[in-house]
Amino acid sequence: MDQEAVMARLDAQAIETPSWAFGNTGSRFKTFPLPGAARSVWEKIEDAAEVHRQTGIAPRVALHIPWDRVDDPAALGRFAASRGIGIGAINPNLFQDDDYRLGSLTHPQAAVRAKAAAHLEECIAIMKATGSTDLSLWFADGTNYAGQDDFRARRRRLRGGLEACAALLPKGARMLIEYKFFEPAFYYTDLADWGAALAHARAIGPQAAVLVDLGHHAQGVNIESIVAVLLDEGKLGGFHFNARRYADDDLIVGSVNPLELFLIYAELVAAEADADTGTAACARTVSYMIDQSFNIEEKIEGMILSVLNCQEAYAKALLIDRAALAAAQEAGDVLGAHRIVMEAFRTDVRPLLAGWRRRRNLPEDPVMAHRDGSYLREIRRDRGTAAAASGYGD
Ligand code: LRH
Ligand code: MN
Ligand code: MN
Repeated sequence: MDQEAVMARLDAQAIETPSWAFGNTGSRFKTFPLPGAARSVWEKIEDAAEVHRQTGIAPRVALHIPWDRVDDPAALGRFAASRGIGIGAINPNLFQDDDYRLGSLTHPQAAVRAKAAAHLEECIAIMKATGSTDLSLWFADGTNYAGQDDFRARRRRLRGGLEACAALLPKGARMLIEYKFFEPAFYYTDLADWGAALAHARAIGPQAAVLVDLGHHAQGVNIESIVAVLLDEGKLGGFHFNARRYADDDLIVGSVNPLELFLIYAELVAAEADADTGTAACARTVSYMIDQSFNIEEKIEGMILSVLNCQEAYAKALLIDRAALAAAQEAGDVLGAHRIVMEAFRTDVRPLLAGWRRRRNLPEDPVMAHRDGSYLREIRRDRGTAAAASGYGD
């Protein structure tokens, strides 16, 4: 791809930031309060807007309900627009209520399932009022002991709940089904892997697709190949980008394994050019979202760095010499093909990205521009240091 074509592709890149990364969050051991951290959904939206101002590629912020208190969703949507961003995915919370001890949509009792369904309906109303088009579903549902509940009965309850929810979605909106192999359940998880999510998404139809959170796999899993399979099935709906070393660490994307992030983008770039129109269309409608939690980091700077790491990985993936790679693959040139991919990974794209930012009138170094800018000074002065809440997301 020539330089101009790369620039045009970079123009179209968009990464959604999560509201929950801007407030004080911690581990179950301690939440350290950060001077200037957002105290409300309004301040989280303002911080997300700062990330977009500095990077130019973070035009939406995802909300988590009810971590984000949204009394007047339409007003919130207007507020976001006035700050230059939109509302992205709406994330229901079906895991922090006492009633959900045994599950939400999978719960053995109909009353609890109905309560979960009502929360989903409330979230869909927020989507309608804010113009959001993605309902992002993660279920903590699972069991801790053999015999505790019936696998297939739970699966059918989940299917019924998902179908009812899909029927309420506004036209053109999607439900993204996220999987995670363990935690908080430690014996069985109702949506443990991409296969379980894909089966539900296929049964529900065009309104449902699978969401891949990079922190939700066992050690060593080849995530880029999962991405390829889901693209081939036309069912990759979106990402939750983050990085991990041990479990669901929610660290800055690209900070632990930049090669993995690049190889994931390489699959997406390849799929966008696929002759199969279903695969290409799927690749073009993927929602790129960040799902991270900062314990000790500066929150806005951490998010700017995350967005930039995605941009860098994407730019490198665009540089892969596809024709040469296809020829090497066909010739069975194992190391030649590998070398072509690694050449792109090793290219220093920082000058290219600085040039892209100059053209867009963006700061050449967004991290330093944020550090030295008035926004950070003002929020530190005006917001002070909020008393840290006890738990994640509060
Ligand atoms: C679960 C998860 C899911 C939640 C978020 C806060 O581990 O990835 O996406 O909504 O964390
Ligand atoms: Mn997630
Ligand atoms: Mn997670």
